[in-house]
Amino acid sequence: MAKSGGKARKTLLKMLRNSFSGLSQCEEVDVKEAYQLSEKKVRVHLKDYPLQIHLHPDGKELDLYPERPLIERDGEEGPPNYILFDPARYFTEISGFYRLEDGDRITLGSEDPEQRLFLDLPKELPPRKLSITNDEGNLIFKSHVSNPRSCISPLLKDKKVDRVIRWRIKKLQRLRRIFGGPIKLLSDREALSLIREVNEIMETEACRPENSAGRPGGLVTIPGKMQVFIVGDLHAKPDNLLTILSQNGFLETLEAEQACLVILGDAVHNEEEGQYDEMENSLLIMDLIFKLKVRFPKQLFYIRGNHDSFSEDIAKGGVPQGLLWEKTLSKTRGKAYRKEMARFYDALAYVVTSKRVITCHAAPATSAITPEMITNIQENPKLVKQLISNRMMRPGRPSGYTKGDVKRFRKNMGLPPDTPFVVGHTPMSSDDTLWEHVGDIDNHYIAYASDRHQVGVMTQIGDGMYPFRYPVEPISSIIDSLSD
Ligand SMILES: [Mn+2]
Repeated sequence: MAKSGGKARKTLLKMLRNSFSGLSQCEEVDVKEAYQLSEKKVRVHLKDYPLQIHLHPDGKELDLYPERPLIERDGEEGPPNYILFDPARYFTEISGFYRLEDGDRITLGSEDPEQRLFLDLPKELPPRKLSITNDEGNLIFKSHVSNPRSCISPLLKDKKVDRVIRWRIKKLQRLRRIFGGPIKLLSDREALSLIREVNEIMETEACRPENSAGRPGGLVTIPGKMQVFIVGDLHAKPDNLLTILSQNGFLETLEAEQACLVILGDAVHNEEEGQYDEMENSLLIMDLIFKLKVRFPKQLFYIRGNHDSFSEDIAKGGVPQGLLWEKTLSKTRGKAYRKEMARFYDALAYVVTSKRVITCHAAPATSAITPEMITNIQENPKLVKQLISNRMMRPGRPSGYTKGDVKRFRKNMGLPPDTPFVVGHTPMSSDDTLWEHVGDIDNHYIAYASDRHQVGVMTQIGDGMYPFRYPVEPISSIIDSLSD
């Protein structure tokens, strides 16, 4: 069964497992220099360093990095995930990538349009060129074509080994500068002047056609040249927002004025059981969002969710979160601050469209609307309520929205029928952060960004919107440990 003498040393269990998975034909290599891949499977022992893959014929390079947290945690860590990306774009743009978890396999080739988009694979590549499997943290490569051969080489130099980590730490330094220091609650005076500055921006917020009262209307129209990424309900999780901004090219493209970040409302009010009355993180995340709004006034759009309110209707587990929020603002930051927050809520838009996406907090309209009606939504409280608090129709919720409502909403907003429609508000399970094909509706997504373990962001790549997930990290405390 085993081909080489070295295999004999393997435990019986391992041999059995390998024979079942076909790994017994696997050559084991310890890659210290460039290695040419044949049609024989090879299993690579990686000792925590990344690999570069050269996909011949044209030598297109891809990087494969172990996905390491910024701070290594103690305790039982499983085998590492690997991140596969195009290094020519990964560090400067918002780009696609693949995460290989234990047991995952990817077959690279030109037949998959998503791969061509995410990894910029050349059309000349054979349809199926190379498979990569993450097998308990070891990588198995198998070439599907004998000629020309691809090769792999280790990225052993310090600069390359830590490239992803160093790149992310640099972003944390920039985020610290945007915030003006450690991620801590602002002083009352600073908070008041910040929210006033934001409300000034909101008076003439970019990309918002005027309503009949001559004020920025309820609709945000993002220019087609801007790449859009969308974050769902954050519910008092500053680290979830900071995790996203420390990943991919999100911060880089904001800085380069090439992308817009849309936050779908409901950034406040902790949803963790037993913490419904915890308000400090609500204050902190609004401070953070306001700092970002001042830094990126024409590119960050916070739209209204049902929790962006002091309403007595906003309650969870018997805790009147809306009322408590209002009381907290008055008590900790004063009546003037509370008033500015109410002014901020009044100034918010409800729907965002670009050429390639439409999004709002909770639901589409269930009646015929026009873009002008969204712009003048202040005249239509019933429509406001629908967009920020309705959910999908199901038995017991006859007023919920249907597939037909989503279709009509896109059409009435002047968008093609396949335009992705993204909402937050309604997590579909407790173990995820993004859901696709919601309610059996094509191109309908739910994004909910307040999970403790992972945070999702709907991300535009090319003409499509794609769900990307990242492990939540304690970014605020890492930022606090950096020096100015
Ligand atoms: Mn909501």
